[in-house]
This record gives sequence, structure tokens and C-alpha cells, in this order.
Amino acid sequence: MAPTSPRLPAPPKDTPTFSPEKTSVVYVLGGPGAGKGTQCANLVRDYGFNHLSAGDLLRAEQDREGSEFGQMIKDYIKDGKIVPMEVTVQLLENAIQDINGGEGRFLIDGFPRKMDQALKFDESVCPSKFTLFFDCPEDVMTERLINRGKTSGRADDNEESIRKRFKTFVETSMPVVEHFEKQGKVVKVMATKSPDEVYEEVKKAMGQRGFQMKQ
Ligand code: UP5
Ligand code: MG
Repeated sequence: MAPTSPRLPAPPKDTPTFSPEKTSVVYVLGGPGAGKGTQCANLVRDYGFNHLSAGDLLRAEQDREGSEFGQMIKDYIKDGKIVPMEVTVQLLENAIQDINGGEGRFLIDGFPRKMDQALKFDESVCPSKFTLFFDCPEDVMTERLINRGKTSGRADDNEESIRKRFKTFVETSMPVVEHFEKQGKVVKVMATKSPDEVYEEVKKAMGQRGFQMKQ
């Protein structure tokens, strides 16, 4: 997909851009390397979801020639910090709009990972149906990321960046999960088993929330 430029600053709005009747948004959260992207691929295949990874959109914007945010995004990602929300929210909104005018099912992977993003997206882009949360201990995630780092080319798949990503996840992103949990909007899946076994749990979670496989 061609990267789209964020149109900034986003104007303040009273109602979300996309109506939850036509646009189904499911947030996919979990620590770095928990398997969000891996499981999203299964859901795209079987449930007709569109997959939007906030990290992938930021990396595409970082590499886009002429982007005024390129260097900033690069620095934030290497440090495992959360890029200022205006950039990410606008990239996501543009990407949703670019797919069928925003109608359909969307997995928003790796977002929202800070409270301000969660409030802003729900209020001005589209309220989410629920959050699929992958629970995974740090030692398992570390092993997966170090392994992936041998071939991924990702600037943050190294020990130092991984440590910083974990810190941000615990301090900044877990409060978002707790916020949605209080609203009864989180389904937790243990992510330690094999990808196929984890997917069996994911399918149960989707069923619980009223999402059926496509025919
Ligand atoms: N793997 C997957 N599942 C497995 C299983 N069950 N058993 C064994 N191995 C398994 O998987 C990671 C690796 O593990 C792969 O090699 C896979 O084969 C294997 P993957 O599915 O890629 O895990 P995922 O959870 O997607 O890991 P990722 O590294 O993408 O998570 P992050 O949340 O760290 O990365 P993201 O791209 O979302 O964000 C990167 C950075 O962008 C952030 O740190 C931040 O700086 C920035 N960002 C923002 O600033 N704002 C945002 O809103 C979002 C991101
Ligand atoms: Mg990912």
C-alpha cells in the first residue's frame, strides 16, 4: 500500500469520522513480540478483516520521501517511545478512509498504546468494538524478538531497544488495557503456545464478541 501523508493538524470534531454501524474496529494489543501481527494475518484470511498496523504505518511514513516526520519517527521507534498521537491517529484515519471509504472490519494492531491516543481515536475516528489482548511474559517475547531481529531489519529488534519497548509497554500501554478492561471491552488471550494454538483461542474470543468467519 502506498503510504499516505498525514494531513495535519487534524481539525477538532464533535462526532467520529466513521460510524460504528458501518466500520467495525477491533484494537489488537499486547507487548512487543506477543504475536499481534502473526494473529492478525489469520484474522484477515478467515474473517475478512483489513489489517492496519500502527507500527507499519509509522515505518512507511518514516521512509516516505519528503515526510516532515521521518527523523522524529525514527528516533521515537529506536527509543521504544510513543510517537506524538496526532501523527499516528491521522495516519490510521487516512488508511481506513483509503480502504473502501472506511466500510468494513478493521484490526488496528499495536494501537492505542497511550491513553491520549485511545481517547482521541474513540472520540474522533471510530469507537472500537473491543480489544483483543495478547498476554505474554517478557522472557518469551525477548526470545522471539531477538530471533526475528536476525532477519527483520527492524531498527528496534536489538536488546537495548527491546528493553525500552518493554518499559514503555508496562508504564504507558498497560493503563490503556486496564481502562478498556473496566468497560468490559477486553478479551485476553494467552500468547505463549504455538501460533496455531493461540489462534484457536483467538477464534473463541471473536465468537464471544459476535464475529463470525466469512463463508
Ligand atoms: N511469533 C509470533 N507468534 C508466535 C508464537 N505463538 N510462538 C512462537 N513464535 C511466535 O511476532 C514476533 C515474532 O514472534 C515473529 O518472528 C513471529 O514469527 C514470532 P509478531 O507477530 O511480529 O509480534 P508483534 O506483537 O506484532 O510484535 P511487534 O514487534 O510488531 O510489536 P511492537 O508492538 O513492538 O511493534 P509495533 O510495530 O506495533 O510498534 C513499533 C514501535 O512503533 C513502537 O515501539 C513505538 O515506538 C511506535 N509506535 C508508536 O509510536 N505509536 C503507536 O501507536 C504504535 C507504534
Ligand atoms: Mg507487529
